[in-house]
Amino acid sequence: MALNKLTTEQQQFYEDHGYLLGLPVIFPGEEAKQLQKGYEQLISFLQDDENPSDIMGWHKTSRWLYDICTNPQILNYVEGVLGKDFYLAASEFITKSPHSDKTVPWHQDSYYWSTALNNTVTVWLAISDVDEANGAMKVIPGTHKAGIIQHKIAGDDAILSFELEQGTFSEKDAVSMVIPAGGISMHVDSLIHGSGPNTSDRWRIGFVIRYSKTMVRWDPQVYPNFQLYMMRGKDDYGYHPQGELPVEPFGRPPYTKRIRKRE
Ligand SMILES: O=C(O)CCC(=O)C(=O)O
Repeated sequence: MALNKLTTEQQQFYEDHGYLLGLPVIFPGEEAKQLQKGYEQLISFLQDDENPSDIMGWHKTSRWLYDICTNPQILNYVEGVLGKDFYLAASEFITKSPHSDKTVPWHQDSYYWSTALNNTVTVWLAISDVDEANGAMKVIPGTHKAGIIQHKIAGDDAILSFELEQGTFSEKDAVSMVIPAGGISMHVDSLIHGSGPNTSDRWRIGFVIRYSKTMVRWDPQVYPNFQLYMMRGKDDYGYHPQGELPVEPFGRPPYTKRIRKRE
């Protein structure tokens, strides 16, 4: 089947508002169920003191995840916002168990990353159905145009360490990223976003995939082991080494004990 490309209207919407929602579902029906099975296979590798949010960067060790990240339809959409030269930078699961109080505080990704603004996009792939009740991500449209805003230390129930001060943006403008399992949203790195608690009986499971233009350099002091995977076009910058392709269909990096803030 022919692959979709973003329309000029969708590209303009992303440019103006900093996100895209309502794209055709990437993995419909049975394929969405397969996503859930694959996810269960991955969580079976977790140690007792780990949780699903510790599945970070496993696209390097699990061919199944790598293949999701290189899905041609996803890459077509990414090309529509980043242009022709881009790489896969990172991936992780962001999950909330039923009735979890955990929140993702309002933040801008680029505050954490210190990368060149608005050159990295996150594809948020819903592994479960995601809606307001189970803690869908929310974005504040247009806030990627205001540059980086100061963050403060986040509260105890927050999955992340820093959050924006109240009053630095208007929460009433928030849009909920309601996505069926197998569908995606996309958001640019400096867009303000976050998510509330899971008030439902269902898990909320999201797999986030980050893609950057080749001109984006991740600070080697902060990311000493950064490896990229070229997705499309060519790398004229050579800032980072290319990672090795994962061999195992399902595999994980070596376990290391560390202090975790996530649930
Ligand atoms: O999943 C969420 O609720 C937030 C996701 C997020 O912060 C991100 O993808 O950058």
